[in-house]
This record gives sequence, C-alpha cells and structure tokens, in this order.
Amino acid sequence: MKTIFSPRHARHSGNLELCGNELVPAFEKPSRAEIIRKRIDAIGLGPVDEPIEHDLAVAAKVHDPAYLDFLPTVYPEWEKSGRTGTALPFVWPTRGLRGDVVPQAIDARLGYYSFDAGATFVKGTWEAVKSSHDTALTAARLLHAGERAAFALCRPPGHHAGRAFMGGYCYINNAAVAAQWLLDNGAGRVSILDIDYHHGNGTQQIFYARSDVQVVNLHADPLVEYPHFLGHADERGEGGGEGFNHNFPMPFGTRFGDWSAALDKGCELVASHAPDVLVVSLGVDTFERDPISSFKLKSADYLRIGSRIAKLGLPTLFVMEGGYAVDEIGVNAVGVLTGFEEG
Ligand code: OKP
Ligand code: ZN
Repeated sequence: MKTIFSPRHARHSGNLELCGNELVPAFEKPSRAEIIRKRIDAIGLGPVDEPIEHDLAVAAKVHDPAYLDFLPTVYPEWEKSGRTGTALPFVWPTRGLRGDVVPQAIDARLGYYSFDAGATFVKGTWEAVKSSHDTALTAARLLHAGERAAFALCRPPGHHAGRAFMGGYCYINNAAVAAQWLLDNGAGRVSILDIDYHHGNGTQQIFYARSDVQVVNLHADPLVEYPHFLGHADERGEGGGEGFNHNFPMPFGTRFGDWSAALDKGCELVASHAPDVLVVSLGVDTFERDPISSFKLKSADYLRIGSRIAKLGLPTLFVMEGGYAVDEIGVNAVGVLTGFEEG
C-alpha cells in the first residue's frame, strides 16, 4: 500500500492545550506521525511519497469558504494583537448570543469558528493544516488511478472539523474533502467509516442531509466522552440524508469483543450502501494504553480490524485521525493496514 506523508506536518508543534486546570503540551504532537512513518519503513508497507499541492476548491464544497479564509489569518492576527505562543479560543456564541454577526477581533473570531478550545495555533499551524489537506487529496488520487487502497498519513487530524468550525485538534476535515473529491471524480456513492475513539462530529454534520455519502461512526458514548454534544444512536440523518448516518456509541471500558460486534454491524451497513469507495477515518485511540481514552483494544486487534474492513472488497482510503499512545501508535495504525493487505 502506498502512503502519502508531508514533513510539513511538523510545523504544527510546541502548542499547548487546556487540560483540567492547566495548559499542557498538546497530546496531538509531531512524534505521532513520525513514529507511524518509521513503522511503515520498518515493515516495508510500501512507498511513501509527499503530497502534491491542491487548491481549496473541493474543501470549499464541504466547508464554509469564509471559514477557510479565516484559518490562514489566525496566527498573523494573533501576532498583530501583540501576543506570541499558543492562540486558542475561549469565548463562544452559545444559545442566547448572536451567531449571525461575524466579529472582527481575533479572540472573537477564534470562538466564532470553533466549538471548543482544542484547535490551537502556533506560527506553522496553517502550513501543517494545508499539508494535511493536500495529503488526503493526493492519496484519494491514488484510488482514482486504480490502487486498491492508500494511506493518507494526515496530521493534524480532521474528523471534528465541521462546515464552519474547528475543534478537537482538527481544522480541515481531511476525510470529508477526500470523499467530496472522489464524488467529483467519478464515484457515485462513498461511505465513511470512522473508527476513531471519539465521535466524528464534523464529518457527521457535513454530510447529515446527504445520501451520496454514508457516515458510520464507532465511538465512546458522548454522554460521558468528548465531543459530548453529538454522536447519539438516534442521529440518523435528515431530509434526503435520512437513514445515511449511523452511530454506534459504546460505554467506557469497551473491549474488542463488543467493539468488533459493532464493527461488523457498521460493515454490514457499508455493504448495503454499496459505495464505489470507502474512506476510513483511522484513529487508534481505542487502544488500551491511550492516555486520553478508555477503550481496551490490544495491538493484535488492529490486524483483525484491517482484515474485517478488507472483507468488504472495496477500494479503500485510510485517513489518519487520532491515537495518542505514541510508543505504540506505529504498530497499531500500521497494523490495520497490514491486516487489510493480508485480508
Ligand atoms: C481528537 B481525535 C483533553 C480533553 C479532550 C479532546 C480530544 C480530541 C480528540 N484534555 N480533548 O478524535 O482523536
Ligand atoms: Zn479521537
């Protein structure tokens, strides 16, 4: 399997995040991608190429163009306001406040275009975000060129980013942009299977009223886990998209037996959609030693996940999302890919 990977992801580094009552180094850090890359070389998964640059025309079909315009302005505006370090949102237009007036101040714009404080900026963040977007699109092109599968080693991740908001380490929804590109280039139907520990609220929102992109999510129950405000089982899509969104929330402590039963159900739903292409939002934060998650999957389980997905027999684009147990992230993420290749 070919991998697309950009060294420019590392421009997004040194940022801090709010955790409990303090600012700590972000769990979503450059070594995550570097260790996955090293594992690809170590086991000889296949060639690793850099992305080709793409404009944001396809991204503008799944994101608000004004939101895309905002992203590259964040750090320059933060610096103009006299600050350095990490820029992060801290005020939001919740119920009872005006969500219809786009504010001017950078502090206000950060909140207007986010749902939490978890999408933070340093000087190189936009460059990394753009390279992650380019990585997903370049990998999508490999499928269009006839590859059975490809791996977009995206960093930062994307599945929490919605039509006009960032959050949870995510800025551009790489999987959604790739799905849209595949539709624009000959696919009639796409399925997105999101196996990250956290619900992919951005992906769900983007495609909620659409029947051309089915979205299937396996994740921790939002009643108790981030992102908390979306991801319940009764969210089935709306309008023409009714019946094309499927959520499988699971309790804290879920082990592979129950998790893989949900994967089976998710895969059956994908098969019934009969997509031309499958996009997998690949998070490995379901791992038992993940520092911010609660599921109990073991390294050997990731091979089984890959082989279950392979049984669908679909052209498959893997897009990297979360996973914070850095020591094991390479074995686990690449385990899914080798499990897929071995069938
Ligand atoms: C992104 B992805 C930690 C609070 C929760 C948000 C987690 C974002 C996960 N102090 N942080 O889905 O892996
Ligand atoms: Zn996650």
